[in-house]
Amino acid sequence: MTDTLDEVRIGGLGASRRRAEDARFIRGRGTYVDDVVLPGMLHMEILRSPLAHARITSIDTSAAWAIPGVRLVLTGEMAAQRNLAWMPTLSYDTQAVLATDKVRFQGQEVACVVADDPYIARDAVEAIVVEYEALPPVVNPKQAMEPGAPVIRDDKEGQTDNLTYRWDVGDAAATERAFAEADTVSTLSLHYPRSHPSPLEPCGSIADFDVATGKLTIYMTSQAPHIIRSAVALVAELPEHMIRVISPDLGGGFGNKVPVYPGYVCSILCSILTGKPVKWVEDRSSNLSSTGFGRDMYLDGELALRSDGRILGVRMHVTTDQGAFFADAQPSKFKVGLLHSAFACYDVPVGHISAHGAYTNKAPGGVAYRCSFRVTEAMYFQERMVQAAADDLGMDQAEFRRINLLHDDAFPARTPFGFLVDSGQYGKCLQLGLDAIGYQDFVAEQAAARARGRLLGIGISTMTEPLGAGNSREYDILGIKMFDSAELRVHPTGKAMLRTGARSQGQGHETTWAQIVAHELGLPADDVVVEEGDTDTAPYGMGTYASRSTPVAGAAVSMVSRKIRAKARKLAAHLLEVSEEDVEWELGRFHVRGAPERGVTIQECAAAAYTNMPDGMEPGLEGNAYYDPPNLTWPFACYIAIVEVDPETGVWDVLRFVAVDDCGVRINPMIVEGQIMGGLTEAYAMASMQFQTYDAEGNIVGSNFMDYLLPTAWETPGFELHEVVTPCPHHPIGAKGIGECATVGGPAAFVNAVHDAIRHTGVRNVDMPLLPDRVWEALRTGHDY
Ligand code: MCN
Repeated sequence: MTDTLDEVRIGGLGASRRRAEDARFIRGRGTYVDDVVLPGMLHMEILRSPLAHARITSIDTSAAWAIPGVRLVLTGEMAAQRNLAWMPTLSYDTQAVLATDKVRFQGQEVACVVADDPYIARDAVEAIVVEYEALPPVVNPKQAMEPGAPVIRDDKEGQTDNLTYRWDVGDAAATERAFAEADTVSTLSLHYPRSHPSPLEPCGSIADFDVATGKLTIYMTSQAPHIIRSAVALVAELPEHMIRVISPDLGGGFGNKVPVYPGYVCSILCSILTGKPVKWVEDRSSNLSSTGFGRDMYLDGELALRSDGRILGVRMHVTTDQGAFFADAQPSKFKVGLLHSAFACYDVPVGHISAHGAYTNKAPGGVAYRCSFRVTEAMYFQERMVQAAADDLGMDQAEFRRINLLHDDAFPARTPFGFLVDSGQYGKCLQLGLDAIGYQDFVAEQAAARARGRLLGIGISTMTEPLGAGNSREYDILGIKMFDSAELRVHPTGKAMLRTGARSQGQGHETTWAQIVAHELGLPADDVVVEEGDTDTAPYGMGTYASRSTPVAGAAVSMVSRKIRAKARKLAAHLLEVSEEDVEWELGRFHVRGAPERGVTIQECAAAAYTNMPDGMEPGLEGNAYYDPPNLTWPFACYIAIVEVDPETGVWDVLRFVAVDDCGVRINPMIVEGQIMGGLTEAYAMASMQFQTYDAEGNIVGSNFMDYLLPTAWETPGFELHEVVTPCPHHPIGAKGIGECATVGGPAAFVNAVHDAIRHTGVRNVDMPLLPDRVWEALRTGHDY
């Protein structure tokens, strides 16, 4: 057994160790793609379409070529000659690298220029003359599905309308029967608006094709460098062992850096064509208008209810706006990611989801923005429907949840759509949240305040989230095996180097992985250096998204450390001159059973591995491990907001916010709290101000931070954090993911609170973001907005 006090001293499990990476980040010494300068490097700039829908009648690049310092002007036709006209999206659709026939959204890539410096490249882009024949744009998925709507993807064989996919999940007939038996049916229609992750650092790449060796090195903003390497090998038909992808420090990702974007492909092609390194770094406006949108989903939801408050069944009709290319970060079998994780924390016997998507003249949407593949929408819809149902039954919203949440003895529990939720203490989390916020006192205060004309509201959101994106033997989520990896080398002096196939974008892996090694081996965490993001050195991994790093790569770190410990035990037996069975482990040390004073440290074992191993033992103390999890991890959260709505202006303020998170064992509680606070800030952003929209002509409205609003520290409310720990039964150290929970579950708490404050008006729904004018209109008219 390990000693807790010692764990804290060496920076092991449960220590709120300061973040190792911050030493360089807060001094401005991080190395981001834009900091990388290679000899002879050229610069690339992209020409984007000003129109949302138009036929390209001609592209004249002659004036651009004539500008001194221009080395290459690339069009889609030239890309096609290299078989790179199209690139795969994350959903087996294809996206034009550079448009040739038509442009299908404002901001679409049409051509690019490579020049000696970025300013020449930008000037030259403006010198390209493209003639367009404007076509009518469609920016709403419901209009896109109307007969006679212009067909956006006429490039796709057999595509005669704008339907992207249809998908059904659940048992329609059994759900029908549940609705027939219901005392009440509660209905709600909602829109989850389009949103953009907007990381601090936009996307970029430097492709460096070495004509002498044929090796391609790509520095790029990627959350999944190994997958990118395989994709480049397959798409560009280059040998994978001759491709090195380096993802240096990332200034945030939030899902924005998972997909392949045309800019990456263009920089690779331009480097091959010029024989020089080619750098492309997009500006804020490009990032906000053409990469990585999430959400944009419409719901018509119904809950079948018994009069005592039990949910008998759920039905969800969903429409997604995919934009011009189907780039949804979807698992292969499921067209809307893990949307069917809806109601996973409730004891709901049956359910049915029918979904379809539509192409529109908007940038590709549906990319996983801090959502574990559409779980953000699932939980928002779920929690808004739950609150509406409680209201419809005239029940207290906390009591309604208490009745329907899975009870502790229900685990493992099968959800209405087939997931297996393995563990949790949902009632305890809810109660802790209610106690922390003083629920009963507030309800009394709310009534008194209302009598005085003050509009106070309280909103609850309880949710679980399938985190881990790994193969599940229980439930074949992704249709492919998904795993992650770790490689650990303990040097002769007892210092260690750990590499994983994940890629931190700010989450703190350099700190927490060292803590897992410290926990397993007793090495001080400061003696463990962690590296990620270089495919030439790190073992093959699937990357960091869907909060999968702790559930999968973190587990691999544990496993490889245990392998090292097993070898160290043999070395200890040799050094102590006893049999292996007579050797006992304590944190950082082996001793002889029954003689604790006779021992050797893990560092002494490391030295022996290189200098004094037993005859026949392979030298060295290193190894690797691949972890293929048997299930997802299922963290749980209860978020409760108290707000006050100003009846004169519709402005709402958050008076208090309580968060109770159960992510199993916390490796680093401080980092976990940072993840929760960051996630709640994004949740508040979505509830209050952040959304991306287009006008009727298909012009994007939020392509800069004047129009696309994010909350600053000034607007962001304070969060009161609490924890419950239910260890994950299948993870070696009992940890579950946490990175997305607060973004996923947070929005409904804010929105439910505002609805609670204005419920006397009869308004059922105001869509996010709850801008003051929307709330004010709803208050004034009593209509949904
Ligand atoms: N952790 C822990 N104990 C746990 C669970 C996690 O100490 N029980 C720690 C981890 O070791 C890690 C951090 O918390 O340092 C987040 O872990 P995890 O939940 O495994 O999530 P990932 O590392 O896989 O990160 C992905 C997740 C996602 S999907 C998005 S999007 C996101 C997020 O994390 N993007 C982020 N958080 C972000 N935080 C920052 N700063 N920047 C981003 O781009």
